[in-house]
Amino acid sequence: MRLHDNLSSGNGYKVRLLLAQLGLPFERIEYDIDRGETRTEAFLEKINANGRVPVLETDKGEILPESGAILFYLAEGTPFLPEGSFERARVLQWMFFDTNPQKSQNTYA
Ligand SMILES: N[C@@H](CCC(=O)N[C@@H](CS)C(=O)NCC(=O)O)C(=O)O
Repeated sequence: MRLHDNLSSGNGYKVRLLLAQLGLPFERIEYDIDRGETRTEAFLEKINANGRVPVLETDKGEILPESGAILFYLAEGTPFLPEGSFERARVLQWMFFDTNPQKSQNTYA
């Protein structure tokens, strides 16, 4: 498994954290986003047409962009993603909440 990544990326960090929690070995490929390394023709064509990291590349060569989708994929079958439909929706609730730029206002307090 490979993670196309940038060390300063919070979205990449979320994925690295779960990979570490699950003890999954992976190869990390670093892109300098300040130098536009995720905007090259090759990256856009082969890795992510949206020009962003993180992107997970499975051992089968499947390519999965979007940190939330990667977390959901990796968590399947582990305690990080419960089985009940409501509990799974609760996980998604916090994953979507995480993408909200206003989250520091503590909406759920
Ligand atoms: N919704 C995406 C956002 C990914 C994203 O914004 N990645 C940034 C780093 S945190 C990036 O690759 N920026 C490079 C660019 O836009 O050229 C996710 O959750 O993975």
